Amino acid sequence: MQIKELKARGIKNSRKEAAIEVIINKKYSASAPSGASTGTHEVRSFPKKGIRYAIEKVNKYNFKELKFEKFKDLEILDAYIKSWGGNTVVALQSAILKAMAKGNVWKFLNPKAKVLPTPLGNCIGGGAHTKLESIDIQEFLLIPKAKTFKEKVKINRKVYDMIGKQLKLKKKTDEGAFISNESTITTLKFMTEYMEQIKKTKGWDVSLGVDIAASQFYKKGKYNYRNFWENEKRIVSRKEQINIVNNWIKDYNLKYVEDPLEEEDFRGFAKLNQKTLICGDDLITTNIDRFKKAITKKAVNAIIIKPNQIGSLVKTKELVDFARKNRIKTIISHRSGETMDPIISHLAVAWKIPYIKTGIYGKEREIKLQELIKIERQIKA
Ligand code: 2PG
Ligand code: MG
Repeated sequence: MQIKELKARGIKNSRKEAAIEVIINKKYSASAPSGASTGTHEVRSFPKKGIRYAIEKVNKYNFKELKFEKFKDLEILDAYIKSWGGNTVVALQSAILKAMAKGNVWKFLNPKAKVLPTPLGNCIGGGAHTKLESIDIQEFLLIPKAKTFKEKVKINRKVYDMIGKQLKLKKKTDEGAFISNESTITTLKFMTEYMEQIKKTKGWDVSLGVDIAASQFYKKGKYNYRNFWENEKRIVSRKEQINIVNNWIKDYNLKYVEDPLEEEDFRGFAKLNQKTLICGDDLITTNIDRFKKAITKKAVNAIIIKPNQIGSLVKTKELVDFARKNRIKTIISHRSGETMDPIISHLAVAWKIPYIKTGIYGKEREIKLQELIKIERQIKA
């Protein structure tokens, strides 16, 4: 594939923050998202000198001398993660990959791919994704069962709309989930009962998951809940938090629990009930060294995959392969500040990733779901 022209420019993400877009041969464009509840060990999105500086560097670089034929060829750009920032490298590699694939990335990477991921849909949210004082838990996630991806998306959207209506919720978090002023316990109880009810009335099989994003309310060695139950604040120790989460898994039938403890507590993670999916996001930050540590300590049985946390599609792929070897479930994920780029949908299919967390509502989320519906159609044909 020949790069005749490569142009980088600034765009805005869904949170109206500055983001980078790369366009190749006037045809293939890609961009990178940004997080709000970022893990301490993520690579920098942009260099200290800022996004403008990164864009200038890319636009001055001579890409014509590089050869790109296969996925592994993207590795040469990993050398620039530090100097240009992780988001710059991810946007560059994504655009080049799209150009190599002539737009159909999943097929280029894995023409034999057959399986679609299950969408984890953020229904009610809080934490760092709201400017208002709201629920401490960042995401209450719907995990639907159905024969096709399209049906799963439909179920998630219907349940989301029904819950919004029933609780009279209108305001939305950064990633399109409803904002509620109820307490954590009230919401957990409501959601569990609601899932039981829709199973009876509609026949829909939807499980409940949560992203606790616990680092966000961990201060001075304690977990600080603003509204644990009926407007009661609660400050709990590490030991108590471990007990609380294990009880929640049992009492509310949680099938998926992301970042239940702060981002350095590998040993605490190992004390959680691993019959359910215990997932590391801020804990691991798509970083292979932290992942190896998590495996050694038996901390997780699931891992969030976010390319811009590590700043490279190549390194992301290595991690996905390593997870499969170690029988750790993977969940590829959007960021709260998203763009219209649906490349994670293609990577999910090509790399046989069983789950995709990409929201339910909002054009930056829906484009990724729609892309997967399109891929499902292509696979069936
Ligand atoms: C998360 C993500 C996405 P952010 O914590 O999993 O939902 O949030 O992009 O703000 O890190
Ligand atoms: Mg998370």
